[in-house]
Parts: sequence; C-alpha cells; structure tokens
Amino acid sequence: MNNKNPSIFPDPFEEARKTQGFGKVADQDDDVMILLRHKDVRKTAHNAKTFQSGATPGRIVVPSEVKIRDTRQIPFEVDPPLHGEYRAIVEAWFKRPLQAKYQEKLKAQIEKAVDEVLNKGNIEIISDFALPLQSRALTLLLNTPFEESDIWISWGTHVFRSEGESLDADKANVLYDYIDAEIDRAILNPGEDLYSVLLNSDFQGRKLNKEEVKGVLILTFAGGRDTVINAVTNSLSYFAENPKALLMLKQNPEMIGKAVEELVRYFAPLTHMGRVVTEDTVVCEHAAKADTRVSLCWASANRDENVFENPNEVMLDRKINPHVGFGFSHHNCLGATHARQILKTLITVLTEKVTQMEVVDFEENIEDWGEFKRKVGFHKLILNIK
Ligand code: EMZ
Repeated sequence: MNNKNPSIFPDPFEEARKTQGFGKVADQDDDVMILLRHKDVRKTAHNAKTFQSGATPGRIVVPSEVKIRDTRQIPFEVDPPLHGEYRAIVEAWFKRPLQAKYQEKLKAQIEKAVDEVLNKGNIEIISDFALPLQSRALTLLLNTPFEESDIWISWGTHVFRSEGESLDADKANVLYDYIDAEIDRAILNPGEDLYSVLLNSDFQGRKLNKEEVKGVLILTFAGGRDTVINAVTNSLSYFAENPKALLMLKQNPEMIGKAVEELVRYFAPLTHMGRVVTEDTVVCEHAAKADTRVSLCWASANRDENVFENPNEVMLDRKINPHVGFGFSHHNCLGATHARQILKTLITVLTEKVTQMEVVDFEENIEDWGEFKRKVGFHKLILNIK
C-alpha cells in the first residue's frame, strides 16, 4: 500500500538494528546475515581478509547473480592488494566529472531533459526523465557517441532484473553481447572511449585482457543504473513535496553539495552489498561461519540513531554526515563523482527553471528482504512540472 506522502521513505530496520543489530535474508539457498549498525557495517567493510568481495562472481550481490554471471566485475569483486592495482587504473577516468568541460556537457544534457518535461502536463518520471537522463549522462562517463544512449534506454531500469523477475538471464545476455561487440569494435578501431582506454591500460606488466575490460564495463553499466535512476526520481519526489527546500537552495546554491549528501543518506539508493565470510568469526556477537554470506546494510547504517540526529528527517544542511550511501572503505563507489555531479547539476537546473512541481500519482517500489520491506524508489511517479 502506498504511503500518503511519496517523499517519505520509512526505515524498516530500526527495531532489529536497536535490538540485535542484524537480520536474516533468505536468498537462493545462500542465506545472508544483514548487518544493520553503522559501526558494524564500517568495520566489516574494512576487513577484506575475513569478509571478501573476491568470491565466486555474482555471490556478493543480493539477490545472488551467480546463476546469470561468470564475469568478475572489476574492481568491485576483487580484494586488496589486487583491488588497489585495478582501482589505480580506473580512478582518474572516473574522476573526469570534476572537469569543467564534462560539467558543461552534463549541464547542457540536464537542462534539455528538464526542458523536455517542463509545462508538458503529466510526466512519468522514471521512463520519461530519470532513465533517459541516466543513459545520456553515461555517454559522458564512457565517452561514447550520444546516440548509444537510445540502445541503453531500451533496456529499462535494471540490466539484470525485469518486472516480476529478480534475475533475468536473457536481459543480462543482451548487455554481455553488447559489451563484447563494443570491445571488439574498440580493438579494431581504438578511440578515446572507456573501452579503448582500458584495452590500452598497463596492468602488472601487460595490457588488460578482454575479460577484465568486460568486468569493468558490466560494473559501470549495472552499478550506476537503478541506483542513479532512484536517486533522481526520489529527489524529485522530495522537491515536489517540499517546494521551500528548492527555494532555499535557489537562494543558497553553495549548500547544494551538502543537500546532495543528505539526499543520498536518506534515500540510500543501494540497500546493501554482500561479502563472503572466509573463516569462522563473530559479528555482532553472533557466529558467522566460513563460506556463508553477510551483507552491509548501507540503508540501515544511514539511519543509525547513534550516529545521526533525527535520522528519519531530511535535513539538507546536516552538519555532520558520515553516511555510507556510497559504501565505505576501499570499495567506496567508483561512480560516486559522476553520481554526485548528476545530482548537483539536476538540483541547480531545477532551481533555475522550475517554479512548481505537483505529484499527480505514484506507485512505490518496495524491496522484499524477508522480515524487512524497504521502499527504495518508485515503480511509477507522475509529476506535473511548471
Ligand atoms: C553490481 C552492483 C554494483 C550488480 C555497486 O553495485 O549493482 C547491481 O545493480 C548489479 O546487479 O551486478 O554491479
């Protein structure tokens, strides 16, 4: 059932977080102990020796993608010290959103996206705003032709999941085939795109191979897709319901950076991410056996009452905000610079162009994690923007 206020995202983890600090999530015969406290989440993220990312490809994702994926996502499914070597190759490329030229192009894209929905009556925000915005912005991150975004838009909001199916192998194969073809294209015809740059990267005295390049690309396509779409859509729901907040940011544009961090804390577009336990250990005063899975619940940690004052309130000027919306420790989100720039630019453009946003209709997207049902975004959000 829908909440009355679309921009309210309740915290389903509160009680379990306060009482025992963890919960259990069943997933394809490979249960997950989900860690809920900020302290435990950060500590566990830091300890790559006991809680590894470099397990069977797909296993640290919940629901597990082991059945639909063989390629290791890089650097996401690699542990230190190898992780650091891969990360060093891609880091500078993923920081390009800090460059003025990149920001100019992104701003032009987002201005166009807002113009397309302004004074046009009722608009379904996910399919007609957030998805195209995400896909077009991705052409900047990959440095590929703008027209490629039409293909990506046709894939829908998640590349591995579809409506009614939490794992969709056919859909995943469309992405893999596309990336394989693009890698072959870049080998024959190198350019200045991410594929070509990766194929030409030095790693341990050799070039990255096709499988490694594919691993980086799958991560780039999958990791920043539904997450960015949710962040954009949810932020619009917030400003539609809180017009004063948008006005405040219009008058104080220097606060937009802080506001973005707070929205990412509150919405936590990625609920959690798993690790595989490498040796019998104890987490949260509870035994965790070797070869089982735990997950780090960013969404719960971001509402931890021991860390955040009024955790269930959006306070755009929140002073101390050690949120883990982009993960924590060495695996912190590689796409965060791009995602932050999208949100900052979006808010800036909204303050410049929009005077009124009205929620016409909406349908919430509630994730089902066993005892926890979490609203992560919308299946549908219809706004009228003026
Ligand atoms: C993986 C993951 C990365 C996974 C930071 O998250 O995002 C998920 O959406 C994908 O399904 O494969 O890329």
